[in-house]
Amino acid sequence: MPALVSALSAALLIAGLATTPVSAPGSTPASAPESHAGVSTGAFAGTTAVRANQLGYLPDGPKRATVVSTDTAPLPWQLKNAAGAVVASGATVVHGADAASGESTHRADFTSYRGAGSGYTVVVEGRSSHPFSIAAGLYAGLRSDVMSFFYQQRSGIPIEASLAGAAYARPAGHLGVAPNKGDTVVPCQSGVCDYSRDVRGGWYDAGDHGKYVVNGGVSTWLLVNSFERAKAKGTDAALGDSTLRIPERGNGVPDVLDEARWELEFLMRMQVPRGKPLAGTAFHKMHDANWTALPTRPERDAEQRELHRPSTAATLNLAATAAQCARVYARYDAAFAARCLDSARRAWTAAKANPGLIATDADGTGGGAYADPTVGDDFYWAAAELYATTGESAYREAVTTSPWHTSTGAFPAAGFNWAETAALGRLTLATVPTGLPAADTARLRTSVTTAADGYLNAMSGQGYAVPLPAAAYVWGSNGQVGNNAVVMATAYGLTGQQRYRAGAVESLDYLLGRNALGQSYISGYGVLSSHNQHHRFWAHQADATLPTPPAGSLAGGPNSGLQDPVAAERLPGCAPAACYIDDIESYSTNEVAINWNAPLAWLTQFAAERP
Ligand code: 9MR
Ligand code: 9MR
Repeated sequence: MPALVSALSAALLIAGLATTPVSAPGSTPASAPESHAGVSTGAFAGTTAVRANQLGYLPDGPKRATVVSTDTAPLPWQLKNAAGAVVASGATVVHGADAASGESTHRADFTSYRGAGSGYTVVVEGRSSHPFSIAAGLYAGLRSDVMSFFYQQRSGIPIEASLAGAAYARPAGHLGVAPNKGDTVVPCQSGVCDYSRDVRGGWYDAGDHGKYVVNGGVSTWLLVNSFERAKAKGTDAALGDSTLRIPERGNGVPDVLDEARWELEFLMRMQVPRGKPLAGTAFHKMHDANWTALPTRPERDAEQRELHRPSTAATLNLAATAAQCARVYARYDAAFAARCLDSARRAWTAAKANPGLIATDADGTGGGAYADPTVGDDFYWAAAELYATTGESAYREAVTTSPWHTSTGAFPAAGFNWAETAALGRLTLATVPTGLPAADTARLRTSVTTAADGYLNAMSGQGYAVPLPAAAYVWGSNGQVGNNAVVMATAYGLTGQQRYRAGAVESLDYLLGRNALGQSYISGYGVLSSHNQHHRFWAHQADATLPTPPAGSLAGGPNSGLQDPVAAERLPGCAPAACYIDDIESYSTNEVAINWNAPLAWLTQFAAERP
């Protein structure tokens, strides 16, 4: 048997990944921050048995590669620089069978190498990784591109060539201009209400043009939290005004907050107005009455847009994010912060009065269901944000009497997500100063570090160091990797312990190529990277006149559920971490979404900082 397994995983061969060229991303304005750092846009070279982060490594960070090999003895590895000279060497650590990938693996650890440059490779028995950089500034360009994803997902505003690049420019979508029928005067679904609302703006959720409050909530929270964390640490200048390619550059407000505000304004428009039945609650979602075809440019969507029944979960997502808004935006725009707080308070009161408005899986025609039957976690999260912002005793009591305040289940092994939000309340109460007793705050902080240690433990037990259980490759698994990495990074902020920073940074290695398919899931980053994600405008694979997803778009990732026809047909029998196909029709493995790019934005901001 050969020492190195040269055959690629069956899933990858089926996917036919080795043939398609990568399109270059759109150009960026001269005044904009550098984009697309360290990226190769050459033709795909195919995967290799030595899997590394294809963007690269931080000089002071963990540096590990995974080697696919059935050999039971350690193998020699070499780190070579661009000139081919060996700059470090060692022996692999045998991991053996890896349940998630279905492969046998070794680990090559070159963390102790402290040089910097580009064009490095790890070589094991003549097999080479793709080339990568070792650079302190590795993540600055990616951070910028990951945030541009949000700008380019904006509804209700033209996407400017000067900001997004000519290929990505498009007219405003859903401003009531024919053939659009929304989103300025949007009626309810029949039987839900007898009036219309202006719910323009916000971000399109994903590859579809729906706008969903629960997913908007968790995504907005992550962007605002990324700023709140940096502000507390004193590293927020990198997120400040004129750091991103957005129209609000130069308005004196940190750009990441400008971007998040685009969604916050939409979320508040989704609140049922005073004087109407269920006043103060939030409509669960708004989207097309019927699924539109792929591709469909936003401004060409002719479907009727509709508001769907208010839900308790959506109402509490609004309460939580609007309360967070009131706290974080206060120093930049007091009037906006006050408007957020008023909305949050009304949402909280309405949720208390209407705790049984449950969004179910039945409502999935024309848009995603985002069923969220459990709302106790959302009550806890909203109470935590309202308490952290106001210090008021009613919210404090709601926090301390919630079972989620002490539950060991607040940080799921598979990660918090749009339906499981108690962790967000914990993260806020563990990091934002409040009037909780010191012992209680210490307990909450310990719950964060305990969760982080659990994710580190999951990583160390696997061939690819993924902070997920081997059985947890669900729809959006890449977002779940990101969310668990955010928890590890927060634990680093609380303790200064390097193992947490290493866990967060190493999670990026997984997303950028150190994985079962040996490919980067972030478009434009890596020799072999996703570029056919499911999207109705970035739909080059379906229509050559349309662009590929812009650099910095994260694919949903492996999903062992095979929940779309392409995945079901092409990936049967795949190992969980290999259940992925870079095909535009595979929405259950290869869509993009705001709740997956949001943790990536948080993490790239974190990784771009000096520790
Ligand atoms: O494009 C839709 C994607 O955004 C959703 O995540 C997915 C599941 O809700 O559904 C996709 O739409 C498909 C629809 O469900 C069935 N017909 C084909 C659609 C793909 O264009
Ligand atoms: O991210 C959502 C995932 O957790 C669900 O399993 C899946 C099916 O309901 O829906 C995902 O969300 C999609 C939403 O329903 C519609 N817009 C695209 C979202 C990402 O695929």
